Amino acid sequence: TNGIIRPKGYNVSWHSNPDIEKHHFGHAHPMKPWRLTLAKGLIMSYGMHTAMDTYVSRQATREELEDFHSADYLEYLKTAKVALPDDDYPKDFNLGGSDCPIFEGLFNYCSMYAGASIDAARKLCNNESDIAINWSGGLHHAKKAEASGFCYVNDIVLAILQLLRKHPRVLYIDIDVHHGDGVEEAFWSTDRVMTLSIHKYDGLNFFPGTGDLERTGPDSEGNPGAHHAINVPLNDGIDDDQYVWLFKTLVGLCVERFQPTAIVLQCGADSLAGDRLGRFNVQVQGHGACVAYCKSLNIPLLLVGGGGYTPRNVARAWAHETSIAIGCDSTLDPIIPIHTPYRTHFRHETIFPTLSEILAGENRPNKNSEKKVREIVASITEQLRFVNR
Ligand code: ZLV
Ligand code: CA
Ligand code: ZN
Repeated sequence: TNGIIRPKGYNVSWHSNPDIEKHHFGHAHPMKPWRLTLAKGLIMSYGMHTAMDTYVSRQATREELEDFHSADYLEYLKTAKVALPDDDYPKDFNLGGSDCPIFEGLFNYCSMYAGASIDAARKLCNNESDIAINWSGGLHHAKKAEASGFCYVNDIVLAILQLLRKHPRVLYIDIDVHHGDGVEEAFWSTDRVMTLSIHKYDGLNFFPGTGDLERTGPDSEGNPGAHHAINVPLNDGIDDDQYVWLFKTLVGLCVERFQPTAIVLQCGADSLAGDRLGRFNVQVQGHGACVAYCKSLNIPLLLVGGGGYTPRNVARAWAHETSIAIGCDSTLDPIIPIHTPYRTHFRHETIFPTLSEILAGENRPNKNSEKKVREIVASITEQLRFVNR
């Protein structure tokens, strides 16, 4: 099958559970867990699973979830009942609204995607994996005692807490089109985690409404977290060239200055062109180039999913990024294998459809000037001068 060979002396672990994919947020809701089924089908039809250690993930325990979340929030999450349409249901902990509905099996869903990220992080801690992957995770908006933006449990925070047991410094990078506010907030006051989020920012007009360039950490000098939050606010329509240049430049600077011993990359696929909620023109190639750059640093790497609301493109990106992780991307036939399940969902038969195929005439002009992009790099370069490790 496509000549996929397991890399020698290099271990990639893949953590997933088909039970996660079966949950439904509701018919009008943009978050579709079955996009994971589509991604898995693509990954397996290429035979990539034979080149990784594959694990069926388990539910995180209550104790593990309490590493970050409050006991009363978890209790509510576990016992919350699906509201009847005419119910005057209390929206405690921001649960039960249209962004974070209470659906059948909610707690099961949350503890499973969290269990997968925790297991993945432990693989890196034990040096049993060089790269660990959980495409069902990456739910970066969840807070200690609050659901937010389709996220209920923050698996990223839980995974980073695992990494911090062994690793002195963790770099968190977030290429989801939304600001990674939950992870940023959780590690706001520590100098052991640096957070870097690239996102669409338009004041309060784009969710969650935070993440401007000046948001760099606690204001009080002397707080160890000062300067350790990095935010890259962008406008609509950024293309591969600008995005990948920005990514490599900024991640390069962060790694040089902070010297992380582990990296967590949130690969939210809503930064891709043609995403139902996104605003960018990043292609599968550019999105993947970010993963390839992180891999090239030779630092233990955790890859998690995140947003992504045009399922066929999510599947393409995460399958391509899995191939990068195992190092078979250059030999992979971009024509989607004929025996791929749900192959008819892929409107174009290649992993790399062109921008005009994706956007079908609905062009989105790039509103990011070269000048603006260079100013962002200059500002963050200046910020990083204050980071001493
Ligand atoms: O991709 O939502 O704008 C990680 C992630 O980063 C809002 N929510 C909030 C603020 C006031 N509300 C609006 C309520 C919307 C209710 C349901 C939708 C339904 C259909 C189509 C689009 C949306 C929607 N909701 C679009 N944007 C929102 C955001 C939340 C975005 C979360 C991104 C999550 C997984
Ligand atoms: Ca982001
Ligand atoms: Zn998002």
